[in-house]
Amino acid sequence: MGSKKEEVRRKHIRLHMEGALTARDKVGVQDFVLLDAYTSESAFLDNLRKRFSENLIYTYIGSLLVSVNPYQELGIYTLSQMELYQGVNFFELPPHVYAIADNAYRMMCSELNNHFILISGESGAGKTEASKKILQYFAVTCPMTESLQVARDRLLFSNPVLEAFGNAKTLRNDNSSRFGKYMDIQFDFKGIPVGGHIISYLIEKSRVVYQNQGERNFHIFYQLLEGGEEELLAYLGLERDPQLYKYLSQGRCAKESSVNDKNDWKTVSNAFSVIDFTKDDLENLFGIVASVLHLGNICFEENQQGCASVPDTHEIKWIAKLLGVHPWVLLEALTHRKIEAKTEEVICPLTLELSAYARDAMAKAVYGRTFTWLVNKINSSLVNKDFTGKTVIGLLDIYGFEVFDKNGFEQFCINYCNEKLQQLLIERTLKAEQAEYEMEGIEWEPIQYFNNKIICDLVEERHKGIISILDEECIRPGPATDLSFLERLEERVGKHAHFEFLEKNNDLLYRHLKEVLCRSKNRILKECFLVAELENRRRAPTVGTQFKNSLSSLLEILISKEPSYIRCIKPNERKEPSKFDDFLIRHQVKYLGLMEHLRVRRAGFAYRRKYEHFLQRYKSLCPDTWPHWHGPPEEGVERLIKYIGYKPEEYKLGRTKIFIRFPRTLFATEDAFEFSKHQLVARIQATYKGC
Ligand code: AOV
Ligand code: MG
Repeated sequence: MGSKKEEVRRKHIRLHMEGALTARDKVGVQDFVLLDAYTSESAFLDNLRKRFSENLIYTYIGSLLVSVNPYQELGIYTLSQMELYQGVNFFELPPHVYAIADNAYRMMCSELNNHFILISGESGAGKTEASKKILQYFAVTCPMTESLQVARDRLLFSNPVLEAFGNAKTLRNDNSSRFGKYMDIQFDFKGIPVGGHIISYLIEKSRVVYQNQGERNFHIFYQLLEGGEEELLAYLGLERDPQLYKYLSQGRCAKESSVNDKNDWKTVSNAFSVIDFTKDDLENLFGIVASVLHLGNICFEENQQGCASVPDTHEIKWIAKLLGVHPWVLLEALTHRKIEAKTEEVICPLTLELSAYARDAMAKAVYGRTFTWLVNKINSSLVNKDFTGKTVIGLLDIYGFEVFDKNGFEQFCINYCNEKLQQLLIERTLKAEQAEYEMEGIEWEPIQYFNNKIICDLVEERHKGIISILDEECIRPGPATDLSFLERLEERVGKHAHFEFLEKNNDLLYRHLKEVLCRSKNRILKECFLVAELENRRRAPTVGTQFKNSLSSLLEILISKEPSYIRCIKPNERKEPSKFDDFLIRHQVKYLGLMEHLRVRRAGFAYRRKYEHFLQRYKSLCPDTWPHWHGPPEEGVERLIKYIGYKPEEYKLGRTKIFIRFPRTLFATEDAFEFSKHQLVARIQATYKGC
């Protein structure tokens, strides 16, 4: 390690020790485990508040990182910060998202195993920002060869593209992720990032056709209109003004000052070229994006037979051109439905309402499948077949917990996903803790905690859970409505009311429209709507069931890897810097289970170290172990702690590790180490003075 870096690191250790031991009244403690009143929620909040007011947004609970969104640039993500955290032991520097990233990376390199970093917290709490910082950290600090720079850049530049198509302004967050994202960053045996793979989860398609007041559609629509070149817009038949498009103007905030669509368009265009999209790909892709806008502007009128007709076919013609379909076939498919009788197909006209439904269903299906295509396309540019035996660090950034005045099916899915991840965290942290004590032969008293398994069961249990009941209603012959679903729910699981679920769960695209899309000449749609789909008459699983299954595979992916956790907290509802809303934060501390997590960490042992590592660091404190100890490390550690005076209640010796109960013991040891090092340096300086 370079001496300048070592110097800075030492300075930080001193500051950290001061923070922990003397100046804690001002800046709080940097690990909640150090709190004297560790069981008190108020003390927890006080500590978080103190730190937040000093712009210290990160605090540990042991190895878990708590992060409070500062809603301002703090200058803590600089290159020199990245360098500082590189290859440094976890507790030696102030808490940081880089420390979590670096720790996972070093563990992966030394133990050659797979890791994941789970970032959770409610909407607007800072998950996506944290995941971007981690990716940037790896991109900058990991070793690199010239030939692999392309892989690294593609990993980085996949982000703006996916955000453009998958994020939107909501009431909670101006850049809210409307899809779940799990990204594996693959490393070779030298620790060089060589490729990646992304899995996306349930994009919120309903946003394409409808937005609540104060919300917007996906960013890409506005970026295209604001930033797209004149020729491109002319080719797509689009006007610049977003207010002209029904799908963009329902939320009444198409022009949003906090979002710079024009600049973002440049970023996205550049990103497309880095991740290897051809001109042809982009033409086809934006043909689809524009078609969605044209679709939204199709108006239906009731004809004399009481059926839907389209008085102005201007939009239909544009869609037909961009998607490579026949305009009259499209028109018929939007206003008619094919019904299969015994031996033949009958074409029935649709009512006004059903035509509007068919139009919206087409827009949602086209956008949703194009998003999946986009992820696959990015994956094919990230794949690196030359490297086998890779290890990975997975980054999970999902849509956060949401509560609106009126929660819909989307919030049901999003919040269910959050419950599942909470369950994973509870089980993994408690299990890991207990398993470690057991493995090391250390006695310990289990801690009471709220296990949210009952909530997950309520949603997902086979035959009994809400998703099963919803599916039953969706496939039941006879008239099933949201009301009948509600009745069924009340009978089976009590009085939990949710509406507008059946339609979204069914996610029906009329066969007639599907046929049109399967015959599209647009190259992307051709890949999204395969003709084989028309031959398969089996009912596709519902949205709820598909989501449940994809979450269960996600958990399988995660369970096989070593976890790190970041818990993000939103400081206020107004997206304001320096505003610490006690009520809101207390609520998050509660439902994130942070107090329980802290209790578990405290009830057991705050720190544990492998004998070899402990000895290596502190051997200079004892004449028996300094400069070298040749016996078994466990014996060396015993000599060492006896010499420096550990009391029996302060520690336990396990099979391979020493367990230290109180952080103060470790910090006192660390202090002594610092002191002895200074003395040693002073002695050396004195010896060589005048040489
Ligand atoms: P989320 O991912 O947790 O919400 P974001 O990461 O998008 O939340 O954060 C929301 C906004 O807060 C960002 O656009 C930034 O303006 C600001 N922000 C977050 N973290 C930081 C940080 N470390 N430093 C400075 N500003 C920050 V959601 O995707 O809605 O669940 O679905
Ligand atoms: Mg997000």
